[in-house]
Amino acid sequence: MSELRITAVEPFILHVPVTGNEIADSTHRISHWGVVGCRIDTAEGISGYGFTGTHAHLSSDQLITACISRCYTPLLLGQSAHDHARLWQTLARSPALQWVGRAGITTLAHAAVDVALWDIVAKAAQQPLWQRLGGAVRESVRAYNTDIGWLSLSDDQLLRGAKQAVDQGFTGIKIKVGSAVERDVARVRAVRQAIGDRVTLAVDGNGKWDLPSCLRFARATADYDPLWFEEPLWYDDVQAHAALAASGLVPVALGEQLYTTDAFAEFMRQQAIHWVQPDVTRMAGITEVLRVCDMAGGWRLPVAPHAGDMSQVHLHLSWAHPACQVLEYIPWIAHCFTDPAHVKDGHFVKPMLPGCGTTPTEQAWGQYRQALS
Ligand code: 0YR
Ligand code: MG
Repeated sequence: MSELRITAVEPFILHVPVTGNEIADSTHRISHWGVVGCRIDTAEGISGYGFTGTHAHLSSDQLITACISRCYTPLLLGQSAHDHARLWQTLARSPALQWVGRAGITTLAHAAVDVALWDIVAKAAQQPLWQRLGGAVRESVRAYNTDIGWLSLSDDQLLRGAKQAVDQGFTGIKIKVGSAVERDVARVRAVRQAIGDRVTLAVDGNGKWDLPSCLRFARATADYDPLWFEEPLWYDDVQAHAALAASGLVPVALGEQLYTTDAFAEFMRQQAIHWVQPDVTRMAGITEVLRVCDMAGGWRLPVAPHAGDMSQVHLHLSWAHPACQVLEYIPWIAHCFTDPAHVKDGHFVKPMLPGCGTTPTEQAWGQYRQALS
């Protein structure tokens, strides 16, 4: 077996435009998706790529790449990528960072490194990640379309997009809420009428409302059968989520803003979560998200990974992990990769190239790259 000695870590920042130049949810308005991470080279000539997902603010993106180059790279050079689980622990417990950054930018940077290491070992084994994880456990991975549901779309645009997605074969969509309760109830009603009752319809509040608003909204939309109410409340407020979950009005989904297994564990213990939505780009990579998927399986909770990676990596997890039920589709960055996530007839096509699906094309590398300082 080759050693896969790490010889270099090369950080990168790509800023890729979103659909229609700008989108908004209840808390963010963005024009680009940030693909921020690193290439890790080995003595054998195999390189791995990993990245986190950001809202493309260069100032903070540069903090992530600085964290990779200044804090993590010295811990990686000369090590073997085969030891990725040990290296995960080394990075998570690094003396320089544990005290100042157990979550946040450090975790996003760690995510990029962890994914790049998995990419290397999967490429060295000449296997797509799902195979490396033990093989496909399902016949298909159902996609749901988020890109038709932005809060910045007019009611007309929203209905047109929803119908178009269904015509294209999507069996699930998600729309953003978190503006005014009445307006959002009306949009949910109109979308449900437009798509019929065979398509799953999820709603996503991106953490905007308080508990009374959420309860009012959930009561008013119960008849339209939402698959889940995502990030209804402030991300860290376990008690309020538990109260909404206990109301029995709507299944609660969350996780895209959680950094650690412990955070998920607390939501599960308090019965504050029905749909588990970890993200390899916010948690410390594949290594940590696998723990959450396993834990969700233990609680008999379904996983619907959040698409911070725009489903380049989660696609592999979704094929290989029994707890994964459905996967988010947002197409913004797919064209940037040699093995783009692709949906056909409402289902993701199984990726077949070795690795994690994180290798950028030369064109994307040239076109979207930003300065590191
Ligand atoms: C835009 N998906 C989400 C985007 C999206 C956010 O702010 O980052 O809406 O990640 O909530 O479920
Ligand atoms: Mg969301």
